[in-house]
Amino acid sequence: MTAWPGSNPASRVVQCLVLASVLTLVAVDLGGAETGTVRGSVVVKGQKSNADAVVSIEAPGLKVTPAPEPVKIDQKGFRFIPHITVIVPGTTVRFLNNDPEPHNVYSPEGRYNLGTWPTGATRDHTFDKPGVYTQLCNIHPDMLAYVVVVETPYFAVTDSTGSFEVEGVPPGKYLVWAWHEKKDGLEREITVEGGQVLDLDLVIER
Ligand SMILES: [Cu+2]
Repeated sequence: MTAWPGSNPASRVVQCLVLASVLTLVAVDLGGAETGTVRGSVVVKGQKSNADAVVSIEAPGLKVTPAPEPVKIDQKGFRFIPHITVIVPGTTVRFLNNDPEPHNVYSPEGRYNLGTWPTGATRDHTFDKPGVYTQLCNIHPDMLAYVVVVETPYFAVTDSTGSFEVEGVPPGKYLVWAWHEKKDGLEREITVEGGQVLDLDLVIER
């Protein structure tokens, strides 16, 4: 074993301890940076607004956990609020009538009709399968909302500027799916790296 010049065994022990604690700090930092962030913007061609597009980051076998409490959609001012709701399979949506008139909810794709309920009352519906489900009211034809069911915990809805951000994505290969109610959508393969931010410019053309 080579002796370090000018050092005695006692100071070497101290140096080793200092090195060990530095390594521990590095390990903790890496642990916190295991996941990546996917962010960017969506442009929906031919639309005035890039808001309310859904971006989901998907891969086979991702574990999804339904929200423990129902996700709420308000029926207020003769609108559904929010207009777009993204959930995972098994999640229950609760519709709350906050208007002075009765409301109904039915969905052609979901093949359900929840009936009609008065001011202050609610109706629940649980979504078991992935898909896009139009929400309509048979009393007020202008009312329209979408429930989008995705098999991934990594999703976002674009804000008024078309921007989105999804944090906590484990490293790996994914398919990004971007959808807008007036367009068919877009798919793109991405690779997420731990501790990195992946910036995406997505254009939904069709
Ligand atoms: Cu209604």
